[in-house]
Amino acid sequence: IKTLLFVFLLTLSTTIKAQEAPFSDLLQNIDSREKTSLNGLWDMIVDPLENGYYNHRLQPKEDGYFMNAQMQSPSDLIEYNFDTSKQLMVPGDWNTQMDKLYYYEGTVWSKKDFTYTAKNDEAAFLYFEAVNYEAIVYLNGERIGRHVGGYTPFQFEVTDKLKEGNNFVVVKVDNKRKRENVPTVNQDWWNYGGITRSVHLITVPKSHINDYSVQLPKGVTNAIKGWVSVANGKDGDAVSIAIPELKKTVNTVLKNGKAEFSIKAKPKLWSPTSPKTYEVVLKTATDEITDQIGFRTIATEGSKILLNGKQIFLKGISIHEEAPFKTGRVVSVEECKILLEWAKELGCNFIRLAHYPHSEAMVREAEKMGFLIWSEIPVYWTIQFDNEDTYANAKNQLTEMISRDKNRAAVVLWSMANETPEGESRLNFIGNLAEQARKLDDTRLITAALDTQAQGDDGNLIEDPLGEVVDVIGINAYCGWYAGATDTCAQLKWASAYNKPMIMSEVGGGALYGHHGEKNERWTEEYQAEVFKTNIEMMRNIDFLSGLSPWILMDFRSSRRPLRRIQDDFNRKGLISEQGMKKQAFFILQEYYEKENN
Ligand code: GCB
Repeated sequence: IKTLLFVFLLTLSTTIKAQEAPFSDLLQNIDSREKTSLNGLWDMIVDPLENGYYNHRLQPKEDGYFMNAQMQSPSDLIEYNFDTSKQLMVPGDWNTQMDKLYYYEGTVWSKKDFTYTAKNDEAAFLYFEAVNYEAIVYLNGERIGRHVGGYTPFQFEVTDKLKEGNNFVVVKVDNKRKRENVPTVNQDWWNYGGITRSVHLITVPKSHINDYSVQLPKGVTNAIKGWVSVANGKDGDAVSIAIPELKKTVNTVLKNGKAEFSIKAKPKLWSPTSPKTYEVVLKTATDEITDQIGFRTIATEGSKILLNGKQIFLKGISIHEEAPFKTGRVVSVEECKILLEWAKELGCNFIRLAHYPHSEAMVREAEKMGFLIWSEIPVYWTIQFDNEDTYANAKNQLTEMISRDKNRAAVVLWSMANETPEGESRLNFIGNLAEQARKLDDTRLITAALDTQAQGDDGNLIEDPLGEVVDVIGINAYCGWYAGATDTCAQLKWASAYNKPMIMSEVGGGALYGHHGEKNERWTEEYQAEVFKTNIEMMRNIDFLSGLSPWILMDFRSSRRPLRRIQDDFNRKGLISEQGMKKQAFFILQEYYEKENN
């Protein structure tokens, strides 16, 4: 009996494993899905005391603001009314939409009415591209879910909860900073609150393709492999994968909700100089979805980064998701394009999307324009590395980022963290994240930006144990700004304990556009230009350098930057001002990228 039981348990555990969904079943390529936009004006109530959620005993209410109660008779006491309230644009942060909310961190309730007409055999999802930071979502007064993390998408299935005709969705958004959150309480960018990216009601066939991976396996250029995952399908259901331009179609079947496939093909490879993508068509008996997918390989060899087997030097720039000309969160494709056009003008083939996953639109536009991408989760500075919940949160954000962008050839680096302090719990935390990232996607490179370099005999020495964990080492170093005078930078030497590629993931200094003076006068364009000149000299001498992404494309809002008449709540390390004006340093970096001829 014992043996039987053992065999039974063993089989049970392997079946459970086989059925485990690798991701959260986040719908892919939502642009190609039938959907109703829930963007536009939402009614809003600012609720700093969370009165719409808790009663005076601090117990959650059953009739909170999410009920969207209406007066039935003149004597009714209801102390809120969405219909007469102010409104906010979605997508959009609240800080830049209402003067009173500029510094606000707390709860805002938002409500949107919409109509729905059911179709047979249809499943419906409420899909949020991002809400910062905590979202509790209610449909027609009923709580349907909660999500934490401000920069990744999430969805709730609402098929059985929608009503024919009028419906309303209420979202309680809370962007209070907390020690245990990811990011934690201090960060050098604005904590823009709200429903910052688009919201959709997506409808799909009951049995639908919910996820897929279509890529070249690591180091392979003559076979495209992957899997298609189907919700509400059954074993044996037919699934086909076609790449018309390559004249390839494979037919396969579902097993445990998933169909694996392999296509013999030699696609033209995606690269910055030729950002080629192919139309890929995935089909089941009830569903069809198309995507534009590029194919390339990425690897390291000693201190080199190899794209499609050839060494590449990453000429990059770091970018925050801040809207040009008006500040606030980027909300449109046009705004993404402005930022990316500037990076092109600079001569970049690479962008570091700091310090959190940017919108899917940004990634897709960048891919079309031929940028290699570093994508990061906000494991930033001193988060609680010994807190299990913090780890679960970071892991979830990592999983959502990889889930959304795993079919984007442009993304070559998953960054686990930025400027974290050395220590055992941090090493375990980030080590486990890296392991998770590799489990989900073994085709890309893992990195992290470090500011922990030691003083060696002859300059800086990279020996942080995290160097062991990553494939590519990111170094943030501010010679001429935070460390040392500008005239010491050109001579500064670097050594590394690791035979791995190094990217100078941040260098830079601040300048107010239009402010001129001597090259040793802080905040002048001349000073910033000098920082760039001398740091470029320094970087030329690092033989294990594989690229750089200086800090940063455009000035961005930060509440750590109060200096009046210079900063005024902006981090001024941009090469371009928030009004789109190019500072001298822009042209220094541009010239360097022009001359660097690989
Ligand atoms: C850093 C951080 C970045 C800051 C930057 C600065 O090292 O990674 O988030 O904004 O320095 O300007 O101090």
